[in-house]
Amino acid sequence: MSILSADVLSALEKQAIELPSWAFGNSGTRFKVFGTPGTPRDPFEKIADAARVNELTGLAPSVALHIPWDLVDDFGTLRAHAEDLGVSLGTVNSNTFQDDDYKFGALTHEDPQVRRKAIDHHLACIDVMDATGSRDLKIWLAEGSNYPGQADLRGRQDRLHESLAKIYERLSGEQRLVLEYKFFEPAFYHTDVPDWGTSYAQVSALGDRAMVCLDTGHHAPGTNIEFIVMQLLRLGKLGSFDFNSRFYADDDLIVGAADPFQLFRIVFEVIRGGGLNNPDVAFMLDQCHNVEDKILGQIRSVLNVQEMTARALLVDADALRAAQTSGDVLAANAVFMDAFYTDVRPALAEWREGRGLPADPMRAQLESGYQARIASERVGGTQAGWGA
Ligand code: PSV
Ligand code: MN
Repeated sequence: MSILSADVLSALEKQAIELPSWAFGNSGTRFKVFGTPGTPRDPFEKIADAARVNELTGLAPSVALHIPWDLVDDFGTLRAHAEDLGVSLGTVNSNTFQDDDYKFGALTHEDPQVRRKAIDHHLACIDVMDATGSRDLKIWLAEGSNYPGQADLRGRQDRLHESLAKIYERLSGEQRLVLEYKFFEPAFYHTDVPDWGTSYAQVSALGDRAMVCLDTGHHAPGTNIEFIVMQLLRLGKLGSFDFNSRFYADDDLIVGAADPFQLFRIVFEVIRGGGLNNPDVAFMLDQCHNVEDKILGQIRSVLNVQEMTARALLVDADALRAAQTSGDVLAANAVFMDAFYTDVRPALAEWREGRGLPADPMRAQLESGYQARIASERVGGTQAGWGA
């Protein structure tokens, strides 16, 4: 008998995690970007690698795009290519952080012409969404200042609202806008959307189809991220996650690698707040694989999310509530920790096999020869990298 009940398995069956196209390109730090044989040279090859992750795990049915990194002549063709490989095109990420005009801001810039250019970029992203069938436009802004007095904080916040409203107006049907926050980098004194409260205030002023995106790497050390998850779910404004791990800053490491217990606590609050397998709450990865194999890195990541979801689903909610209401601190904590310490890996392997998936997707990828094949096929051209 599996330690995972039918209810737990049916919740896991529905789990879907969106992969970032840029995870398959080369990446690194400001010190060095390492190239890897077989790295995709265009968005079509990135989608093929993402589809490989889905084929082996059954967990990753969609791929997020970043514009302009993933610009192609015809998004209808890219969409058909993805669908042929069993995946769909997901969130479209805008990019206003790699153009000289945006040195002092984009949507918040003092100059109306620069603001117009940044708004137009977002409108072009929505055109892409129309062609790809994507639902979400994800906005992360690299805007802020480095020195006290450099910028009019209040004026920038007002301009941000005006710019976002123009973008929001252009959404149609089911389309949504998700606004990501980050407390530092590339600006270091202030960031225009530094925290969930600012994102919440800005999206609330737009309307129902504007939500907050929570990137797990975008918080100061020691931040209780699961509390923010709880609050945003409670307010009906948690639109999406960018999952990754951090040791120091915005490290973009494999989710669950640095602090598996934190991931468990986050997923527990997602479940508690009704966010699991809820279409309003998109589970995405936002990661880069600087030194490890990219496809394996993505497989490891989605499996980590699945494992922590299974463990969080094992929390005995009735026993937990009973201990909480009777004030039994240690019993409540024990219920929580019992679930966290349960090794669900053998049960998940067995369940995977029963669904026609490899018991060990990491090993299946390693033994499949896929990596050697793409390394020999993908010669010439320019390897994609973070930023292209
Ligand atoms: C910014 O650090 C960020 O988290 C945003 O989501 C960007 O679009 C992404 O990283 C690019 O890697
Ligand atoms: Mn992110």
